[in-house]
Amino acid sequence: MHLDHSHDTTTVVSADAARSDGTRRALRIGLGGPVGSGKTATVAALCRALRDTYSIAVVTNDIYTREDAEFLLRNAVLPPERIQAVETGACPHTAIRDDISANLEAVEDLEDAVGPLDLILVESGGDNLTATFSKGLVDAQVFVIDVAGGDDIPRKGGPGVTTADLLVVNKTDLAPYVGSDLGRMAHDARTQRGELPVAFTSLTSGEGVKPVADWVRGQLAAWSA
Ligand SMILES: Nc1nc2c(ncn2[C@@H]2O[C@H](COP(=O)(O)OP(=O)(O)OP(=O)(O)O)[C@@H](O)[C@H]2O)c(=O)[nH]1
Ligand SMILES: [Mg+2]
Repeated sequence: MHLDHSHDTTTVVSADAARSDGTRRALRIGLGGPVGSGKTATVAALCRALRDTYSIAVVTNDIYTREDAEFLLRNAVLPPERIQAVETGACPHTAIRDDISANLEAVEDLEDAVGPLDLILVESGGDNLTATFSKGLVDAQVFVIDVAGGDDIPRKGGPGVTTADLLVVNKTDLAPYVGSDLGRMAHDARTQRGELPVAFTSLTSGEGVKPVADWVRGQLAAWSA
């Protein structure tokens, strides 16, 4: 039974950090955030940026469909056997925080089927500012918000914004069109998060996912050290 009701989001190594043969299992990184903020786009871009260096798999969560997994499959970001969908059938945070059994089964199935893996990305279904992952499911979590959701989101706080190991502010290319002040978002995020990192991304232009990919590389280096 894989249940963990902890709401504390501090980065720790999950209890079962080793495989049965004693080697270290894949690092598991969760991506959460509001509906449409760019979680799947970030996962796709991370797979493209990292797949030549690392062995990667992805678990997606949707409430009623396999939409996000199908997007990743259509875009061939990874071979099909490396992508698994979980249909939560309920509020997304239930499946990533309260009863994580379906997601744990998916990550363990992926390790068995295509492992050894370096990295498993777990995308939550779109949710609200309170959504966080159980530490029994992931080792680190990324919270993705976007500038079109309003530049007051970092100030509003909530555990995703304040405690995620990385806060991503996506769609910076849209800031001029929606009147979002990126400087204000950066300032408010710093106030809420102290030293915890924040990455500003636009997945349609410029450096794209690079700041997030660099952060993931750092996490992988620390994990394997
Ligand atoms: N302009 C712009 N659009 C983006 C960017 N990133 C993602 N999008 C678009 O935003 C929409 C939603 O992106 P997704 O990646 O599906 O968002 P999501 O957070 O996975 O959505 P849910 O899983 O439904 O919660 C899509 O149409 C993307 O193409 C970006 O940096 N800039
Ligand atoms: Mg998605």
